[in-house]
Amino acid sequence: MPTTQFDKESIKQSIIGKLQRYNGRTLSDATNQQIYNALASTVRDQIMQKWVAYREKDKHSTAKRLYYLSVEFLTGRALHCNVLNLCSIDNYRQAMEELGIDWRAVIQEEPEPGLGNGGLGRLAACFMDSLASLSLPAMGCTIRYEYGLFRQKILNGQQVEVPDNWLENGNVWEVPAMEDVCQVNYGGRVETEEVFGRTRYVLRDYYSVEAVPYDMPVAGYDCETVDTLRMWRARSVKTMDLHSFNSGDYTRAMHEQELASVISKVLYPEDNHYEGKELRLKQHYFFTSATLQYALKDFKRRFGNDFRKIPEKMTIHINDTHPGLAIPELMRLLMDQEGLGWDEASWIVQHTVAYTNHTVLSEALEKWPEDMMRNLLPRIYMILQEINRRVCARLADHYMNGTDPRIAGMAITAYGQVHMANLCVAMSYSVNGVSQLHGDILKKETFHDYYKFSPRKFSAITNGITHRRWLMGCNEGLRDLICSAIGDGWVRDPEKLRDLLPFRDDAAFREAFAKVKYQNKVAFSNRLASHQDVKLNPDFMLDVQAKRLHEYKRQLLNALHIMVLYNRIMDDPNYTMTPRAFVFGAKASPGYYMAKQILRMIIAISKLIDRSPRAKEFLQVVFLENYCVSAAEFLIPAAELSEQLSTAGKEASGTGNMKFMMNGAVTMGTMDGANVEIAEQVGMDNIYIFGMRADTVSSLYREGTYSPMHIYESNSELRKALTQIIDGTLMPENPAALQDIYHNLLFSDPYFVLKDFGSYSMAQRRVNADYQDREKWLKMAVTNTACSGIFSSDRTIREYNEKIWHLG
Ligand code: 26Q
Repeated sequence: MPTTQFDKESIKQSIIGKLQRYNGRTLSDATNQQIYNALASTVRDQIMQKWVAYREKDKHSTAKRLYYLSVEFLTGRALHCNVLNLCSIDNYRQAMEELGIDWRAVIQEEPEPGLGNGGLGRLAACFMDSLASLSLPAMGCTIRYEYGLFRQKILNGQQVEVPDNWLENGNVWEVPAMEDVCQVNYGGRVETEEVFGRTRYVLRDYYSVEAVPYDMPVAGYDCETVDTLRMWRARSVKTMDLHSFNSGDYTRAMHEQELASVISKVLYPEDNHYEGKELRLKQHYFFTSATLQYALKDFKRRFGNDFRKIPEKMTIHINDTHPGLAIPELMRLLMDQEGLGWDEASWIVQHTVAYTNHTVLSEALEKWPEDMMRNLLPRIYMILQEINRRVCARLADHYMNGTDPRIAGMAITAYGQVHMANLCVAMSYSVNGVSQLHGDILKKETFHDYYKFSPRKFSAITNGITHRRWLMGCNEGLRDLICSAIGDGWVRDPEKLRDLLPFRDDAAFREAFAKVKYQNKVAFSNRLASHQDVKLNPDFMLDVQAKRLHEYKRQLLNALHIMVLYNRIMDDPNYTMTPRAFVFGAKASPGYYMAKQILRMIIAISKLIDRSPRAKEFLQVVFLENYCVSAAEFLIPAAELSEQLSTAGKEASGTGNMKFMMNGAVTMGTMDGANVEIAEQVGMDNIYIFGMRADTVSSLYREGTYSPMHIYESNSELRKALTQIIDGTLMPENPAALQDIYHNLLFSDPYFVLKDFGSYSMAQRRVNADYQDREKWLKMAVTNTACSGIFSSDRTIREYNEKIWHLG
């Protein structure tokens, strides 16, 4: 096959040619969006060449494959990362320069695919980048939502949600794979047939939805591998099984069929919170079934009907329980479609499916009403019941008592609900947590009884982030500085970043590091000025809390502390402190009342400070509108202090914490999730740790003796700040607007905000003093970058491969 060249001159020609052919424009009258399309499709041509070659090779490969199923992939923009991974950045940049195009401006034209809420979805995207870069054969599988996570606007100090129509102008990166279109069936009833003395189960009077796959290439860094992210779109089928409908069923089925495309219409905006909506269950089954049908088809193409080989040749990894129906679906396909018996099918599933848990919050654990499952997926429900029957029988045997209370806690179906996490634990060959602490909590608490039953199934693999996007891509200044100090070995082997440690003591290096940080702050404040009309002073220390808005993440701790600082400044004319800008980035789930209240409070604090010339000398609070991957790429390189304040035991890992650290921000955090491991890496002198430890939190919950009122009574600064929530200080025009926050903190405080406040406030005092000591602060910052290599998702993926997948 002839290969096209992608040197600088060819790139220029390609862009000009595409503008002419597709837009009828010359470069000088093309819009930035047209230029983006021409540029992106040039990069796509280059990737396609590699993709075709890779797939050709892969087709004949007998190696084990990974299917990574996730209801979210929060990929962020692709253009810059693709060029980076193709190692063509210099060619493209020079070509653009010679054409007189502003490369940075053009990159911003790409609509961001917001196909995820937060940590879980972003992790899946980092994993794809690392899988490809380590040349592991993998396919990411998800839903092609027509509307991604809502865009956030702030109006009258409150969040307003705007639909995210990211496909409006087309998506350069996707290719439909029509040869793999398949059907997913819902509803109907199960009939049995006797065939050669065996009972077969057949679904009747169901309605079907067509699943259409769109593939996005994922090019590995500096290698030949191009993996695939497969996104399934739902559309209605034209024909229907008119077997034996009575007229009511027929009308209903027709109606459902017509509504098929709703399934892939929109991403649910709930993060770490479960709601038992039927459409959501339809979504989960939709992409899971389509993926398994494809995986089995591909297996048969490669190995025929030797199904016992499945565990050797593929792994189905489920990213949390959302694709957990992969378990009964694979059994269904093996039994009803391929004719295997229960024991064989069950053996295969139990050696093929691996499960990662991402949360221990009880409100996030996925459970479905049995009625809903039975009506929507009758055959799947039957299989679930049979799995449950067998699991419970084994447990009764094991405990030598059929009524042991542990059995109900471990059952797949109990009290009218299907418990997805129990299904996944019972039927997977591997269950892992996402940080060491979280892995321990799974063993000791969440899945304790299952752990006792099969301890070897459980492991902990600490999350990671791709250092390509989160350092090389988003922080070019720091990347160049690091290369000038220690060379570029860390690009392939990020743990080599440790070679930076001696440079802590090199004053010139520290100053260069500070200069990069300052430039990033300027760049961030320019972006802010152009997006939101806010002027951020880059001479202020930049303190950032950016993550979903959640009570357990305790943005309130930060907000109350700012109020206390405000009062110190206002009450004492001689008070002085290191000037600080507090930036918050956070979306609240549209239906999460408390989260929206907290968001309102933060904005109110920002306005309060803006009104006071005295407070403004030392404080600024900015609420960054529409926090998303591309906003993070500007914000994180500029940050100096990283706020990771979750109640210990609640944040499974956190990954934002790693991104900030890698970019030289110092962490202010609790001993929670991966913060524990960040502390281990940098040492206690290079991190600010405060608050209760996870075990103390657990025992406080158990005892039930916590009284926030006592703390309110004994801490006058805190008391004043709390009172200001309701006395008109924060909300002059509507003093009662935030009263629920006040009441919740005083009379319940389920996340121990007041309890940890004193310790937080003390740690913040230390930050204040340390930042004045420039040398000390910069040493801490350099140490953080230097010790961040272990948090590269390349390390994470290697660990998954060694402990769980065994690919290649
Ligand atoms: C489940 C069922 C029905 C409806 C919604 C859900 C649902 C949706 C999203 C449940 C959970 C989530 C998201 C969880 C999540 O993002 N967890 C985060 O995962 C990160 C990657 O492992 C961790 O770093 C974070 O600590 C964890 O909060």
